[in-house]
Amino acid sequence: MKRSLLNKIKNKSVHITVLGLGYIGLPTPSTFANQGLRVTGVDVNSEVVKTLNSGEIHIEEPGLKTVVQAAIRSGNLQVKTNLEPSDVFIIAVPTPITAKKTADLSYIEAAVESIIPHLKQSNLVILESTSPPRTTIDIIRPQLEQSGLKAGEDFLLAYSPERVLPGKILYELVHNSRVIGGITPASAEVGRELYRSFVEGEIILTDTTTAEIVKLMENTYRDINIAAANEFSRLAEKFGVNVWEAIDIANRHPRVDILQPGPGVGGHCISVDPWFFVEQASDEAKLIKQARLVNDEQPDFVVKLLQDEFEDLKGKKLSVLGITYKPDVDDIRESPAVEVVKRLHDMGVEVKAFDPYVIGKADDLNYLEEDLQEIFVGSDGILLLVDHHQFETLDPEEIFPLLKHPFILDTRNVLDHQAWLNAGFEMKILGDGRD
Ligand code: SAJ
Repeated sequence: MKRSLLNKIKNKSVHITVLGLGYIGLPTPSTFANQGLRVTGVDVNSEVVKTLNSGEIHIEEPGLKTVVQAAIRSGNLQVKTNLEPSDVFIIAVPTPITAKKTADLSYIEAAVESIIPHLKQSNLVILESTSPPRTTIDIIRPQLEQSGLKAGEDFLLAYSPERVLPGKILYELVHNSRVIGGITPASAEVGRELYRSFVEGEIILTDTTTAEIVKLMENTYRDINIAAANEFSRLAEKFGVNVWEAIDIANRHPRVDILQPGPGVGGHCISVDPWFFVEQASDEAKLIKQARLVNDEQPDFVVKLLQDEFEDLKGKKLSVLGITYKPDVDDIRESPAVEVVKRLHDMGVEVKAFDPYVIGKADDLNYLEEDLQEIFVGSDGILLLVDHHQFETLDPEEIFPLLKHPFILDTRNVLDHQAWLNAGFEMKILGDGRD
């Protein structure tokens, strides 16, 4: 079983099918295809398939459009809505979180269900989606075995999480180290040969549950570190110091590396994945849960800073810069900026926001303006929530005359503060508690 698949990988006759063509599912098949491998990308959303086949892409990621177009043009990548028999099936569908903070595995289960009728002897199935511990052996394995084939004996099964950073996906896909957990050593070894076709980083083999936990630990570690930074920003306000200066000095210690505070933690990964530990092990994951709560409360802290400035926020007009979950991406999933705006609306604040990456892409957010100047006219103040590069070069002299009240709260500490002060603005930086 192992040898026949290895030979196909070596002589590039292997057929790979990737299920789910989102942020991760789209770069992966395109990269395989550009290495000369035959790949089918499958997505249940026919609009996505139509967009890709017309030469466009449905997500914003530097360099991705060129890579996808090249893959489709080469004939190595075909994009479809339906599955066919294949040698390898890679599952890269989302694992969202429910309102009760539990993992929603329905996309993974539906993907596995669609593989079952096509599963053959010697196939390799790889799960890439971030998943709660033991998903591969306790859920995927028995589900696939409903086919009558036995995992590890008739077909190979592995878990290999994606660890790429949105904004740098194409670079990190190739250069990051990669972990592959197999339900048998052969499952991991064949997986290694497959990913070796484009991965230049180290490939580490282990078992499936270790690989699942590694992925969750990485994002949890980052979440806890950001929670510390956010809590330090509140302490700095309380004790009258500047958290940015304090973190900068502390980070010169050889064993300290504190991350940056901000309006909260968003995105589909870091604000979600730690809950998978909490859901399955609430007694053990106490710190993890607390860090999540600290980060989820940070939008309230931003609102409190505004309340300190404006005694009564009701009826005020505020100009919001940025609503994505982080800079220079178009993703607003779990965005703390959206949370801040929700709270402001609840308090009767009129919000006008501008985000260069979300123009025309979020019809439900009716406070978004297409014209940057428009948001400043008659406003009582500016609230910078996302450090898009474009905002660093805003000209405070030009903006000043448009506002009713020249106030700005910079939650990311990215603006040239002296320039804004010189232009006549009253300036507040999140975490700067000095008078
Ligand atoms: N953030 C801060 N302060 C910081 C760093 C980040 O407030 O110092 C905020 C961001 O603004 C954002 C959130 O945290 O709201 C997450 O952003 P991020 O850039 O840290 O991470 P993601 O969610 O874009 O990608 C993460 C990455 N994980 C790690 O770095 C451990 C990436 O490698 C993963 O592949 C990705 O999650 C994923 O898909 O799991």
